[in-house]
Amino acid sequence: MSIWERSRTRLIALIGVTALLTGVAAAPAHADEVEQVKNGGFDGTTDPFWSTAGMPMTIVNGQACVDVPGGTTNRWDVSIGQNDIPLVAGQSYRFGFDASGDAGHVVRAIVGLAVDPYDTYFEQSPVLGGLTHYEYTFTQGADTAQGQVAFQVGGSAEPWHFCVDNVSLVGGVPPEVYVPDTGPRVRVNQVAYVPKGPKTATVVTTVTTPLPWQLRNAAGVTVAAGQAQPRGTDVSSGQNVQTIDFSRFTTQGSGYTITADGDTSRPFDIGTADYQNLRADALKFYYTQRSGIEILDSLRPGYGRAAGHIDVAPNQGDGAVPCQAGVCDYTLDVRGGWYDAGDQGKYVVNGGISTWELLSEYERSKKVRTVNLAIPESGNRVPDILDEARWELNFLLEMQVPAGQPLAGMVHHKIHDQNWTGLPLLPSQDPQPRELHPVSTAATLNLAAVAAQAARVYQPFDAAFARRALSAAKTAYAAAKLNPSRYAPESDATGGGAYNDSNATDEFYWAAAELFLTTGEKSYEHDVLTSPLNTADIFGTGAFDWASTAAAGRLDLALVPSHLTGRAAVQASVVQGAEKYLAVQKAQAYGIPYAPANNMWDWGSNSAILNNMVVIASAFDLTGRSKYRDGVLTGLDYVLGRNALNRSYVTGYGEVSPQNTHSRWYAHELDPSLPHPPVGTLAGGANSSLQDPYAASKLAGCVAQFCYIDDIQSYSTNEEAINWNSALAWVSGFVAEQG
Ligand code: 9MR
Ligand code: 9MR
Repeated sequence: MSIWERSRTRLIALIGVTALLTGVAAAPAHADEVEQVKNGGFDGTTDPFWSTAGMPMTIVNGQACVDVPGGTTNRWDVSIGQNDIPLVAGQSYRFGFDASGDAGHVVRAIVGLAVDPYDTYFEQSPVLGGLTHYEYTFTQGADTAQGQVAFQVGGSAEPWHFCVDNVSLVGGVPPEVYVPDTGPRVRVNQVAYVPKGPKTATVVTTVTTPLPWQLRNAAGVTVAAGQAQPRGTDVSSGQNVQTIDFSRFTTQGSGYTITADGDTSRPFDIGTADYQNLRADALKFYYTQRSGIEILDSLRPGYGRAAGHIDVAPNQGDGAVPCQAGVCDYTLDVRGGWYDAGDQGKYVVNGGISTWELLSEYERSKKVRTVNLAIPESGNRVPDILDEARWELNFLLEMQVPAGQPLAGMVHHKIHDQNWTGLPLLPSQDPQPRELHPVSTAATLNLAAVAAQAARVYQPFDAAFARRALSAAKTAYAAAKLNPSRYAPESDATGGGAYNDSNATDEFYWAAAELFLTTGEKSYEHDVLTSPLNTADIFGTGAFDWASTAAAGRLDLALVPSHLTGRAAVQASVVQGAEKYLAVQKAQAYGIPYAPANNMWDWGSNSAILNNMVVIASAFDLTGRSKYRDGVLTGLDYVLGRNALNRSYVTGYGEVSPQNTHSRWYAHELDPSLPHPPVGTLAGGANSSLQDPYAASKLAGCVAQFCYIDDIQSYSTNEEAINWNSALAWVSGFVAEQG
């Protein structure tokens, strides 16, 4: 069939549907549908398509076919495409083609930029077999006259055969309306409620008078019943809702459900066993994020992989990494550490807050020391959580400028690829040159804070390491004082994230706090007490994150024993912060301790929610008052399913959980031979700003909680990251101990 005929059939079908739905004549928008691809049917010639060197196209049965060579690394190493396609931002396109290939092979079909930096605007990677028609609709994010359509077929060890036909990119089509499948309208924590804890659910309804509800056990017997509380329209979801409180029911078991308004919730447990597992899984996440070491399949079945970035081709390796041009003239051995997220960069400020949170989990309750993380160091008499954190600490120490060099003692902000890599990409297959980026005050103070904390935590296990860490921390702190305003710029975001921050007063406060807590020295106490952040109300929308670290200092000053002048006031401020988050939580029908201004949820909102719960939990540790413990438990319900999308945000936990987090190596969605993310991985979560093209095209107009999609392409809503799992680990560790 020619393109023209196919488009026309489709056009008629669409008009038909629209007419059916609206009962009126079709909107004229369809009349503007324009085919952007030339000769997509390969009529007698393959022009103006191109193919990469050594892979000529031949026309077989009217299709363009190629013998794909084996032994290439990346999908884009061998491809077919067409350039000079104009693309218009905001315009919706339908991308279609017929393709066949040797069974199990994958084509990465993209619409992108034909010139450097080769942005990918839209991509899909179907698994091939017999000739099949593929069709997708997306909304274009950027204007360009140099667009391309391409079929990337590289990355296979063996050669294979690929054919494509009827390539079409039609502009001006009506955007596809994405409707998430949200299942039953009664929303619960799909994992478990703690027996003696609060138990609340939310029901989405049009009814405004109190609805009756029933709690049933696994046998279907009603074990509790009551009346829901109407809550009106919930801001974070835009839904009319009622809340159900079944806290008084405390019998442990599994397979419970709640019924209200004719709908029955997904099943859940009452018990704490799941939280023992969640605590371990949230921490096990870090081993599989490790750089510079082979991941043993015996320790993580299904997740074994070669060591990444250890100077074995095609990696350029992290063994002797130079600076970006003009930044320094030495190289550093920065092997090891954790990959930040779904990318393979390593960033000191994010590594810093993540490591602090793991060490903080250990400092708050030493019970975590017996949790087995199945890592190579397990059984070495050091708690596994400390062995894991040390993998990152070693890296953070490596990022410090050596003595004798300009800016000695300062810390490089980050090390990552020169250019962005595509997906999927195993760490060991990354061909990009790695570069050290300039030092920053924030990175330097992250090392000062975390190495100072490490000095007291590791003292009983390895006194030499503790001394080394403390010395590095003191050197870093002194260097930061000499260079108090070297800020990482927002513009430095090619090949890696910027992690930009133009205010280091919070990092100064945090580092002084940790140095004081470890050494007791007056000079650090003086810096703590003279920092405006020692008394400021720092418990805002989100308590802390990689950019705002004052609360890390404040919490430790409140909780780690010391003779700090005014310590009682510091402790009281943490309790006041917790009160703020409890008030926010109470005002919301989904029990979320997070309500950003203008309902604009942040990138990584799940971690903001969890970190606010760290403040609430700290108030529990300080006061022993159960309302704070209850606040944490209710907050966790949101993360595990009591939400507008009726889903858990932790892989493997709950009836519906993320499968396709943005990761270059858990890229099952793009390459079926790769795994899904491991259990216990937290997805970033709803992000109102839709900062990736996929989310922008699927979720336009979403209300806060709805701004999330479980697709590997949505890095701004569905990435995984070391600083997000640390929040999950901390909170699940707290909950695991509330049995
Ligand atoms: O994969 C990258 C992800 O880890 C980052 O969080 C994100 C923002 O910095 O960027 C992703 O990379 C994309 C890049 O920004 C633009 N080109 C496409 C990249 C992969 O989707
Ligand atoms: O978590 C970061 C978020 O706060 C920022 O808004 C966002 C854009 O700069 O970057 C996030 O961090 C990403 C980093 O830039 C690159 N690695 C993946 C991180 C998580 O998405």
